[in-house]
Amino acid sequence: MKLLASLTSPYARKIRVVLMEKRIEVDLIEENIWSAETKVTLHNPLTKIPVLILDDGTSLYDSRVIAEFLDGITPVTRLIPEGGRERAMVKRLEALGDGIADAGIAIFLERKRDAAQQGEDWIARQMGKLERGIAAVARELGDRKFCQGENMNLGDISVACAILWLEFRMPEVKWRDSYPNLKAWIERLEARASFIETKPPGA
Ligand SMILES: N[C@@H](CCC(=O)N[C@@H](CS)C(=O)NCC(=O)O)C(=O)O
Repeated sequence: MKLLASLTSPYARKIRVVLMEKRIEVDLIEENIWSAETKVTLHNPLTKIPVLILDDGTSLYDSRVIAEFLDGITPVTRLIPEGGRERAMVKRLEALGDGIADAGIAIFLERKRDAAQQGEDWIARQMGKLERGIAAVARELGDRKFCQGENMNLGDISVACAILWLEFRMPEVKWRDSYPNLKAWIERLEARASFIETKPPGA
């Protein structure tokens, strides 16, 4: 299998962490989705990474679909519960993590436009989403080891990749200072090989 990814994308990092936690090997192919030469469109009409290309050429996207597929390939370190409410809560947390990343990236891209064209209301709207999202994660975590108890799951990975991306690209959002429980939790995750190996260059 091949993974089309960049080394900075929070969604691609989520998949790279999942691959390492589940000890699944793939060929990592770095893609710049903003380049006119990108091959991503051949595999994903939305021109977004990550994309997982299976051995028969079938491509899977987006990161939620890929994560679910990978979790089902091997029982090693199950990251999504089989069913019921427990499963829905993990998927909800994954969606929250992805949503925090979506809001952060929307702000990051908006700020790249000429100052006169930037929509301050739009930025404030996205900032509200990410701040409320982070607060919701901190509430859900409480004083537990991981967001939903004793074991790390896909929800923890998704949120961690999102807020570490924020720290890298928007260091003014000081979530470690605001939420000591998130700081303690992220330090547990950052000590894992899967997070050490997937740290974006320069982060
Ligand atoms: N919901 C998608 C989001 C993927 C995404 O937006 N990836 C970014 C890179 S961080 C991208 O490819 N953006 C290109 C674009 O929006 O045109 C997922 O979870 O895979």
